[in-house]
Amino acid sequence: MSFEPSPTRPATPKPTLRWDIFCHVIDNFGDIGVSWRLARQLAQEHHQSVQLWVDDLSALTAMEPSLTLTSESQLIHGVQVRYWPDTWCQQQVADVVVEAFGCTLPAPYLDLMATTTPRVLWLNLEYLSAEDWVEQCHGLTSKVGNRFQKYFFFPGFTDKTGGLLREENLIAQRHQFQSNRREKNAFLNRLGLHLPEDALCFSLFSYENPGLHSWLDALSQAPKRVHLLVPQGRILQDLQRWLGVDALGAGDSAQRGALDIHILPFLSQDDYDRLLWCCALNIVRGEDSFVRAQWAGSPMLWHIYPQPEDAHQPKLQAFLTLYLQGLSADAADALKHFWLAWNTGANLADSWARLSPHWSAIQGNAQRWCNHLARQKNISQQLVTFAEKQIIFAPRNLS
Ligand code: TRH
Repeated sequence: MSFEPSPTRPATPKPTLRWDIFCHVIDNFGDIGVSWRLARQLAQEHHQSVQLWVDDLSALTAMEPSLTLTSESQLIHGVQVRYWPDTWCQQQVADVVVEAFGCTLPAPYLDLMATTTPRVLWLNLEYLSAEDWVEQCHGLTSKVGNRFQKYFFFPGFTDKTGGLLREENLIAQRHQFQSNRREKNAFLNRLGLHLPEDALCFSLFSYENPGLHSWLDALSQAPKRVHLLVPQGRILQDLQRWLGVDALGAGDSAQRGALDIHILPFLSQDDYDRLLWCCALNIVRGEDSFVRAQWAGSPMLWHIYPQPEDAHQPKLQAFLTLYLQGLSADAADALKHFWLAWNTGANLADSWARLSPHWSAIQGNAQRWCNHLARQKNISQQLVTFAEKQIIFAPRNLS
């Protein structure tokens, strides 16, 4: 099985496919962040008819303020956003069903799928990993009982994987934003930030970190002023402790030595991108913000989602192996040290200090890495190509 484009294409316009994307919100914002981004791209860039079923709309409201929490069905950015209720009573299935991160489809939906012809194309969108095995597993199928076959779609960093989520014009949009000082200032002003033209900004969106205080100490004692921009999230308690304050909320700011801390509201996904584009260093986490920082093309640190028994460590190492390839041994070692120290909650003073002689090499590497990834096919392109090949160009029994 291959996710490659079909060699034969009919001259007639392609019919629009109907997609159902199912998202079960486990915790945090990653599951819905990825599902929402994919749904929007399928609808807006590929003109597909997309329904996104979400069992917790509040998680989506945080990143899409135009959403109405109490509405069970609403059209936003071309996507029909539907509340996924406990009791399923819909009588229709789509042409393609995407099960995000192995969330289980409603049993009545499966029953309907079983009696539908032509067969529904069933895809499981997996978590992102840079590990080697991903290339082997991408596109594999599994028989589900006697009735179905499902395809496993693995995002990844190489041509033999499903790629990454990237809007078609994202990099051009970023360049346009970064080269337009007025637009950038207007954006920062809209967030309540009135910073000097040459302000050095870092963004911080990470999980709790017991070593954070050592990094904040280092920043506060540095020769150059840093503005640390922090959207509301799990790191606030560590910041509160370091600042010695009882509470922090959006709009608050505090200064300690050379460090200015600004707490921001949780932004829409598009504004979060703009924030990353304003910063010289982005500290990100999970899956989707991790990818967005790569598209920002600036130095980054990934706080990987911690799993029991350090199961996340091979994932972190696998990414570092790819990401550090373009750096000298010394620069790679310094950056790796900082990432590992952050991810183990160690003291960050030394590893932060070690980065400074390599900073311009690290910047160059971030840009090269971004350009390299941007040459690959993105997830939504690959999914649409595959679905069209299966359903329109070579319709066949998918059972
Ligand atoms: O929220 P996360 O920690 O999600 C995690 C991971 O996905 C992890 O792999 C998964 O297993 C776990 O959830 C359940 O981090 P992530 O993936 O970066 O998702 C955050 C989303 O929030 C992303 O789409 C970016 C978005 N975002 C905004 O829209 N506005 C903001 O202000 C910020 C900070 C983030």
